[in-house]
Amino acid sequence: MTPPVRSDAVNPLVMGVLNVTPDSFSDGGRFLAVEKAVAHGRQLTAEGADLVDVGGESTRPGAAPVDAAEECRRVVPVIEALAGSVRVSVDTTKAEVATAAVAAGATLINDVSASLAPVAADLGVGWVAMHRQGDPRSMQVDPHYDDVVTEVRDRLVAWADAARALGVAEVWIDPGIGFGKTLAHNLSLLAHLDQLVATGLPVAVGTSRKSSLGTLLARSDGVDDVAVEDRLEASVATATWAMAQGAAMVRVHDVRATVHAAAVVAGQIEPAA
Ligand code: PMM
Repeated sequence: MTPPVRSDAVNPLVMGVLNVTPDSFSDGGRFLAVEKAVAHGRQLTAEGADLVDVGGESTRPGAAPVDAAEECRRVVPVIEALAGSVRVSVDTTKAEVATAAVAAGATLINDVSASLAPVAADLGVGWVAMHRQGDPRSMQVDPHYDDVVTEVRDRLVAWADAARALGVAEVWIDPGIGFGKTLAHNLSLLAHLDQLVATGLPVAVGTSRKSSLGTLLARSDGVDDVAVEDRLEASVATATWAMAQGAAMVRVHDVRATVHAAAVVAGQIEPAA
C-alpha cells in the first residue's frame, strides 16, 4: 500500500503504537510473538507512520508491573528488526529498558513517568515527557486538580526546562490523556491544548481508543460502553482536533486513517478541480 505523499516539514507526525505485551500477542511462543510484533510494526510503517512506539509493559489503569529483564526481552528484538526502516521510540519508564532499546536502535524515549530525562541526556536521544498523576494502579481513583490545564502545563514546562538543562536536545510534552484524569479533565486538556502549544514546546497527544472515547461514544449511542475496536472514528476525530490545535505528534493505533487526517489538517489533500 502506498502512503499518501506528505511533507514532514509541515505535517504533524503520526506515531504508531506497537504494544508487545502478552495481552496483545497472547497466542504462540516468544518467537511468534516477536514475529507478529515486527510484522505489525512493518504494517504501521507501510501505512505511513513517522515513528513506531514499541512498548513492553501495559500502562493501563491497574496494570501489573513487569520487570526490566522481561520488558527488554519483549522490546529489544522488535526494535532491532524495525529500526533500520522507521524511527523507533521506546515506551518505557525504566532506565535499563531505555538503555537497551537505544542500543537496539531506538532514538526517542517515550516516558509516561517523566523520570528518564537524565537517561535521555546520557544516551543523546530525544525524550517525551508525559504528565501522569499517581501510579498506574491508583491513578484513576478520584483524580483531583484545582485547574487541570494550568497544573499540567506548568509541570510539563518545568520537566522540559530541567531536561534541556541536562542537555536533552529533543524534548516533547504530552498531557497524558487518561493518566490520572477524569473524562472532564481529559476534555478540558483537549479543549485548551492551545495553551500547551503556546509554550513553544512540541506537543504530543495520545487519545487513541482510550476509555474516555468509549464513554463519550456510549453516551451518544445510549449504551453502557463502546468496545475498544469500535472507537476508530472518535480516535481519528480527537487526533484531528489535536493536530488542528497545533499538536506536532499524535500517538495512534489506527495509523492509516490518522495519516490521512494529518494530511488534511496540513492542507495537503487538494480539493478536486
Ligand atoms: N498512552 C498510553 C501509552 N503510552 N505515551 C504517550 N506519550 N502518550 C500517551 O497518551 C500514552 C503513551 C496508553 O495507551 P495504550 O495502552 O493504548 O498504549
